[in-house]
Amino acid sequence: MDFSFTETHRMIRETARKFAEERVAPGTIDRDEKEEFPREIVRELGALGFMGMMVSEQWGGSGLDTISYVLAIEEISRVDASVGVIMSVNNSLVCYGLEKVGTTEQKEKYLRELASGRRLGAFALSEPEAGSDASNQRTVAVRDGDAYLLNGTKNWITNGSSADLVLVMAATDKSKGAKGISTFLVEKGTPGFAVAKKERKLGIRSSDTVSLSFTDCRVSASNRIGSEGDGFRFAMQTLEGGRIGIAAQALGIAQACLDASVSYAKERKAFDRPIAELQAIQFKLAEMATNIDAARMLTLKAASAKDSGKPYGAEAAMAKLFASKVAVQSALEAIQIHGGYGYVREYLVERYLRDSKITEIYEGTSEIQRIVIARSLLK
Ligand code: COS
Repeated sequence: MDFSFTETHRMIRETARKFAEERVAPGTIDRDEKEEFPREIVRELGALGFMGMMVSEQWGGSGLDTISYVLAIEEISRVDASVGVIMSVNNSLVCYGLEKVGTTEQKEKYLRELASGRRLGAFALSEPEAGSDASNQRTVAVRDGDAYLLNGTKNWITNGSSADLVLVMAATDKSKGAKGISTFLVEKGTPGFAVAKKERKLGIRSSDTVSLSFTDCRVSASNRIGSEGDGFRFAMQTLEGGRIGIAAQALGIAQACLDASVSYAKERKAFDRPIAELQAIQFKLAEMATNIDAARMLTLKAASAKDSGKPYGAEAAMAKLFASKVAVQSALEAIQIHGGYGYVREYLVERYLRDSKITEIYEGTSEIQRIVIARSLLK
């Protein structure tokens, strides 16, 4: 495989790095403390073209490939993984499916706004009793003339209270199981649609995670995305791309752990010399660097498969499975290298550990990724 980057790839990586260091880094600690959503940063990411990176220019996007997207998410997440997931959800889980399956009217009305970052999107599949078992939808959508009435609750919805538009999966025919689920685009402010509860999280604390409730929420049939019954397939296909974004987010966290560990090891002295001279530390750094490189290769491989129109579900699952594990391991090692300083808030590595854990859970747990990979081997 050829992993040589084009001029555009290099330019995207540089732009993302500069933006992350100059605009995202300054308030990161404060936002994490206060659980504050980075609204202004999201607006600026939109102006940079980073909220609809893979959407074609025709619909207000940047018309870039998935490799560019991976590079940008990694750079942003290296500085702030909360910002990384906000971007990832809007790009992968909302814009991607809307462009692929939406009608011209839906794209005209919504995609342009979402891809430019003027409006923010969320993706509501999970429910109190439908996480890994995603087809077990309790939210129902009952046809009522030229509309549907939605009733139910969605859980752990990233961007949930900040989003202007939410893609909601709901059962239109419970007797058909996974084939009886449909997707609806629900606008903020629609009567019967409410933010129910803000979650207080271990990590990615400045991203906005809430539960949503729908009570006789009337949604026009023209806001159904795709055909009735296609919602589960739509969600699964969307998540394949989403998992590449989360792998890139995990990669960013892991790289941040390595960067922090290398510079700390050079500065910190013990036994009259920098700890970087101790093999116990060198071996940790070497292991981290090797794992991060392997995770990067898997993530780029999945992105490249997607860009060339090949199947990429198993590749995306492998990338997420491996990169998320590397992120958690790297954060643990970074804390170990920092010793007592690694355990306190003044140093960033304790946040990297808190932020890393979610990458093994959302958009399909590591156990689900193993199922997806095993199924691709055994089919
Ligand atoms: N692309 C297209 N179609 C897909 C698909 C995919 N990636 N995955 C499943 N489908 C289709 C299947 O082909 C099947 O249709 P057919 O019977 O016509 O073949 C249908 O959807 C049902 O699939 P399946 O029987 O595999 O569903 P399961 O209930 O066994 O679920 C897993 C499969 C566990 C893999 C799925 O539920 C899953 O990914 N769960 C995790 C969900 C998740 O990531 N949640 C996080 C939410 S966002 S934070």
